[in-house]
Amino acid sequence: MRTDTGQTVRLIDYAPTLYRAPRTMLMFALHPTRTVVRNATKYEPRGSVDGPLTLVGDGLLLLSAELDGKKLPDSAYEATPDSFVLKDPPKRPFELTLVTVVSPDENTELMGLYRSNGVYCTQCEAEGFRRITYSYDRPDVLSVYDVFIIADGPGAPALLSNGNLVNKGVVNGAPTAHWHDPFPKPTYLFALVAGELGLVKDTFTTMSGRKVDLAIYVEKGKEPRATYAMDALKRSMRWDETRFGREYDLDVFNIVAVSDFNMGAMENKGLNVFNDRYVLADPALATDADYAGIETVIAHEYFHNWTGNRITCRDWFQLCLKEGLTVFRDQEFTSDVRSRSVKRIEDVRRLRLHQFSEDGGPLRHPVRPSEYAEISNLYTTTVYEKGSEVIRMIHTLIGETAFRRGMDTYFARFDGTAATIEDFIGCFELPDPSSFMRWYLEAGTPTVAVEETYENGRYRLTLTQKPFMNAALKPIPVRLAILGREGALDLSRSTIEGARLNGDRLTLGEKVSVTIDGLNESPVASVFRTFSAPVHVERPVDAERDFTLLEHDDDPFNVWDAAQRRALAILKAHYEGAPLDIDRLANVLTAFAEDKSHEPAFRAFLLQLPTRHMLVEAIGGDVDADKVDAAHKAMMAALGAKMAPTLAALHDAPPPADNDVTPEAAGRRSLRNAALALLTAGGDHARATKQAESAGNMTDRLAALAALAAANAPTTDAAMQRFHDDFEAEPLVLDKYFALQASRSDGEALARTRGLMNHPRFSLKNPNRTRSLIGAFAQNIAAFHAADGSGYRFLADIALTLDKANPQVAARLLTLFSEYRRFDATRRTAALTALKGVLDQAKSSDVGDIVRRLVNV
Ligand code: B3K
Ligand code: ZN
Repeated sequence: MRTDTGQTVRLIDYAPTLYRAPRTMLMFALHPTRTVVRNATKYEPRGSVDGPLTLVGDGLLLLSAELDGKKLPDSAYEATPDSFVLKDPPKRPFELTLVTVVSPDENTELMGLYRSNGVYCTQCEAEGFRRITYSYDRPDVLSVYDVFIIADGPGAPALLSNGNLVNKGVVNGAPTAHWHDPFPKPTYLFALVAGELGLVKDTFTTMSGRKVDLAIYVEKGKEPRATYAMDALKRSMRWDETRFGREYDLDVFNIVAVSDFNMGAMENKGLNVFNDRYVLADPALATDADYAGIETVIAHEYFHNWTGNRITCRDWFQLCLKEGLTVFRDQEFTSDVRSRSVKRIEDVRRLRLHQFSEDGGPLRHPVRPSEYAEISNLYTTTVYEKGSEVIRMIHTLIGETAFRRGMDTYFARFDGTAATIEDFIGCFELPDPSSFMRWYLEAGTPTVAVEETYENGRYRLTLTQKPFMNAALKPIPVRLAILGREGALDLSRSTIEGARLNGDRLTLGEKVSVTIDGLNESPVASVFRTFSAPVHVERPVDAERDFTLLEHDDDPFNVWDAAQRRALAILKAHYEGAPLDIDRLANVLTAFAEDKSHEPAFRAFLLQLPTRHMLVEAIGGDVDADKVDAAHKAMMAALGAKMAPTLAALHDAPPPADNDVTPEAAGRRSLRNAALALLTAGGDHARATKQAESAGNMTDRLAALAALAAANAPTTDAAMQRFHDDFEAEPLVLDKYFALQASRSDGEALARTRGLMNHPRFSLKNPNRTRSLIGAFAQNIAAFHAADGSGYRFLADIALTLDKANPQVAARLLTLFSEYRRFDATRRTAALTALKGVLDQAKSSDVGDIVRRLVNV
């Protein structure tokens, strides 16, 4: 286990290594507790260097060391579990062979080589390779790999690594395989998988006519559940060709699904390893959201082949170079193959919920930070989602054609290298690259104040940028329409000061004003259409204006946003003691809900209230979690009762076929289920009770259960029990059960969560189980933020237990504390006490880093 070294890594300290490592030959003699790893790497001095070769390890045991085939005398090197130093290397290319031994079965961190359900697998990003063998283990050292695998006994296991298969054989009765990856890659993209697995096979013919063998490996017996993932893979491969001109480059592409995995998936060259929840699907077991998640993650990891693998990162500060860009690419894929406007709403909702709160809280950091204490904690929504928004702004600023040209330049210029953000930005024809770079360099979400005046036929819109704290002004792309009663006004008729208009777009610096004369009545501005920049918009609360936008705006995102803004204002007023004033909003929502000219998924989004977390953010400080919960429940109930006839009609509409998982069917189900949630909250428990009993697909079944649970319907317990009994043997469905139970807001969530930790199939060792139960609990506002501090203490205790076994998961759970300062003094103090307790006892750098930041600031 990595202990907390407290060392800060700084971007300004970046220096290339003294030696290159152009070739690596690895041999694995697999064994559950004694896997022997022979690592023969060719090193060569970068220039006329004269210095030791310093390699890193993590908990390694060295068995032998050879230089160019000759055993090294003990005096020639120094080996500890954490480093290997060759004191006086030759001044020419040489081969260093190091043999180490590791124990996959004892690897509970799930970094390096470990076993999941008996299958050997690896996770190396960011610094897991050093838990396998000594190496530079940094992304700017690229090597061509040959990997030899010897199975741990007879049988017919899959033996997989990166690249193309050279040959298979048998040595002393044990199957072997030799893989060669011709593309130089950093250690973090290395992968090995070995074990008894089932598979589905397919082929893909690339745009230049090369045939690629595709395979997805899963637990035996679950092969039929991998067909959707295979289909998503082929569609991703085709899309990258048509939209970005990127072709796949090896003879094979393999995906392996494992049950124990710290995150979603990993883009190892030619051998993606996935958390099985992003591969396995069946309509009886997976929801529409699960299907969409599989499609996204399959696409994301595949797209990394070019943005991440062919061009990788020079150092981990540049993580967003591959992650932000690849998220942008997967979002574009989904927008092209599903509904662009629905996807945008989904993504912005997630961004505001998670990234905006990160960016405004104690864990904030720039998209490209300049220092970090623990790299594993940098895989954040800021690097990923804000990183993607920054790319999207480039796209907005220069347009699709110039964007594609810039991407082509990037691929041509940096293929086969480890690049930086500056390298990337230099490929685009941006008007002012250095001010654009501020989006990467400074943390915090800018605010744009929007003011509108109307007097004597003259309308003026003023946008003013207010940087976050001491940050500098950034170029902010604003998509704009000014809406009159008859539709959008012609902006070329307006006088614009402070920017130039380009189509529907202008770039805001400090201030922009748009003036239109000769009007008969005041128009209203639709600003930041399609959410054209990741900013907070500060605009006077004005119900009239929001309702006008709801009626007249033709940008679906802004329509949804106006509805959310209204709902949030009502929720907040109610939280502060005002009566619930929902009538007008309910009428508008009813009209949308009934309007078949809008797609069902969009109408469903309109029927979903802002979450409790959004209300917490909107209140800002001294929040009372119980009142938040009560306000939310009350508004759901009021809308459900008021809109009941419309909602009932929507829910009565014939559902799509259970096995239809197309986006259209998913949209129809989401509308029916959004209606059901409100109806149930409004007191109609019968529908959800019946649907929970009879639904033939997981989406409807789960939606019914969630609706019952949220409404604290008396039938909830029985319905939950039946669900549990029906699916107890399906771990991924059991996760949904755990999450639902931990999310209930009936005052029993903590006791129930504690109880479920004793469930025979729960284990803190499995990240999916832990995230489902404990993660869901920590997002349950009333329970986690209980005034007596019991929720905080519970999470702190679990984090300390996990600190020893799996620090990455522990640290990730602790980030759920990040909003504690928004709550009232009693809660804040209780949270701080719990966090300080963790800080005192934490061993890992992962947990230490997060807690230090949460406690300080
Ligand atoms: N690159 C991996 C994430 C690795 C996380 C390491 N702690 C998956 C992805 O973003 O595609
Ligand atoms: Zn990624």
